[in-house]
Amino acid sequence: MSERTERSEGRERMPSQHPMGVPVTGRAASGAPATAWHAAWLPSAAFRALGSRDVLVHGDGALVDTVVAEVTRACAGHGGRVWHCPTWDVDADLVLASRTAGPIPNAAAEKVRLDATPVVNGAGDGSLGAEGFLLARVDGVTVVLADAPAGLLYGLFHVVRLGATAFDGDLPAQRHRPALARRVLDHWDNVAVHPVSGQVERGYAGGSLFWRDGAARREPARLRDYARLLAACGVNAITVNNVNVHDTEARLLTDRLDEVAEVADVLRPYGIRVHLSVTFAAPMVLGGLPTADPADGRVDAWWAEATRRVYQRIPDFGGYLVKADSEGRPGPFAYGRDHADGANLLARALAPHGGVVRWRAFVYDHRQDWRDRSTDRARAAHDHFAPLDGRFADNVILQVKYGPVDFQPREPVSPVLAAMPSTRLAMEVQVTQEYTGQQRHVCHLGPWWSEVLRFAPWGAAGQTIADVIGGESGGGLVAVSNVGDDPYWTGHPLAQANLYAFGRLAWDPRLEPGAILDEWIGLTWLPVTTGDPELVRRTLHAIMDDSWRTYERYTAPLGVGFMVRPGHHYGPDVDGYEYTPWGTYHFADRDGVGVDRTRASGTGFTGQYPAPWSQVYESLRRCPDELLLFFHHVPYGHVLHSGRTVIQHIYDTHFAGVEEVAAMRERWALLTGAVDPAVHERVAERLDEQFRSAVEWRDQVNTYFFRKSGVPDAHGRRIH
Ligand code: GCV
Repeated sequence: MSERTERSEGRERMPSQHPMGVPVTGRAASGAPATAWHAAWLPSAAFRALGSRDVLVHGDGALVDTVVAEVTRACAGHGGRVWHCPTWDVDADLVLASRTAGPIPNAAAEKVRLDATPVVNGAGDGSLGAEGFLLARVDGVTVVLADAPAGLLYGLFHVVRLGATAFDGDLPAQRHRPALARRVLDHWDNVAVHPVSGQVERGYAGGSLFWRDGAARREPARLRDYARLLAACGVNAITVNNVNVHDTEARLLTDRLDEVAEVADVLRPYGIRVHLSVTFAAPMVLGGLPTADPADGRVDAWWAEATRRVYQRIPDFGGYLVKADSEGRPGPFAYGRDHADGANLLARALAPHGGVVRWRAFVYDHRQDWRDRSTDRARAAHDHFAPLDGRFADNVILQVKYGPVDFQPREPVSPVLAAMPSTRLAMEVQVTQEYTGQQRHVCHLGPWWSEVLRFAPWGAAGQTIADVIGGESGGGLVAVSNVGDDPYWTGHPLAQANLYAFGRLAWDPRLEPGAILDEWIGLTWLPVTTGDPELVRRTLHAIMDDSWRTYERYTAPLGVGFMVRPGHHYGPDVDGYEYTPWGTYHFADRDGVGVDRTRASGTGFTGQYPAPWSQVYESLRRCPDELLLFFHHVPYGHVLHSGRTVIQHIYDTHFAGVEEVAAMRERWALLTGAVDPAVHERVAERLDEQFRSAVEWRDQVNTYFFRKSGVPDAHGRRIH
């Protein structure tokens, strides 16, 4: 809170200049140094509608102080006034009030409070929950009510999103509650620079916000701004280190815990809880025990004591994240135990403190023999985990990647998400874009995640994936973060929209991705636009709306996946992984392409789905075109539902994808002079690289399949 902010603690501090009460603020902060980082979706101008009004905040607590500080800052910039808990009635335009803080000193807001019960009870449990809020507009007053301080913070940012419309006409009371209780960002940040994966594994936005060269960065101002951005889109937890926990990072759990606590202290005022990735071998690596066996009492005791110390230092600590028996990480298999034994060990330590263990289902054999056609990486998570359903403790959340393989631009939804009704499940997406252009390509992923969240594994009348992971007891939605110390937070300025979309979809998976993008554009761009704002909005939509499908078109076709350069995973390499121990992905020969995952003649993966999808995917006739090669091996002349042959589809989409990127570049050029030149230049430079890369993808993929199949392009275009 700034020194100009006064809480009317004594309740009698009367105004010096203002006849009504103590305006907490009133003057624009001048001469404040501009930060070295972009405001993203919280530029000062986004607060104009709110900040130019009279605002009353009613309630107490640390997060309410954050609300007061936010409103104070907004009003300082835009000429509004703020009251916090005055003892007299205030004639405000906006009231942000805790329902439990007694009568509100504003007649319209008090009426909303007294009338709120039926709307609130619509939830069935008679409350707005720990994070929900109620929004109404009555008699010219916009009212936000909450039962808990976090709800007030989310309500505040909702008003910011609405802009001027929050102060327009009347609005009957609406209840807003997050559909998913857990909305988590996992940072794959290393404390020490790793010789292979660097400071941030799969990081494409510069260094870590938390760590640099083995030490804590201790830059609270930037971290605080990060926390604001996250809270403003709905994220409520982060993990501060990589799931691949190396030796230095392992110590965050014990002797370097203070560094985690410092981060937690900065994020806490924005309702964000901190989690830690831990190594399953910690009792050996850190505790000097000869074993990490979950059945060994000494191991149990070690985890209990280490966890007790964590909570002593960070009372609202969220919990542990574990990658075990995966890509070389230690796990319970070493002791002949299964993953339920392993996860429950950590769960026992966390339970007395209210913490959870998020245990990743990303377990597969990365040392397979490519000649062995019975091993199917897609099957692995279900094979390992589905039989364990019902064995996990209540505070275990099984964290499942959205697809059965690995964050590809197109995969079917993981069958694990439909196979474990007695287990708390979280779904993991990858905002960092390892396989979707690494923040050098525009690839707006909101539509993809929305499609996955709306997927109904048991058929249209049944639950969706959002239902499976939703509610208070669901494991929620998790993303691998795309943020680093880049001045734009993300390597591609337009990739900010992916982070924003993740948070908004985690709050409400029914939101339309196009509407979310529109929100982001409105908050992030229009305030800094120097030209025609509608041109900017239209252009961003034209470039971004369909950009995920464009990316899909010029990369791997029909769901086949993984045609990337091994190791760094950027750019095309059709056979890059085909004959390696990591899995085999396309099986292309002169006659056809695709992986036979049917029960009838293939790996049987289709049998991991419930009906109707087990039948739909099994059937060559019914399988959706976009997943055909994920489930079936077909001749190049196979005719798709689209009416085209597979080989012609490959040629057409690769030519079309490149043309679409060319059109993106042309559209972006139209914004020269209409937006901040530095952003314009950065995006233009990235689009140049995207075009170069798309051409490379097109030429390699088309040439590869032309040479394999010998089938010429029906339109006679140049293939090398
Ligand atoms: C953190 C993929 C990535 C790895 C990552 C792994 C995971 O395999 O390439 O960098 O490791 O997923 O999700 O654990």
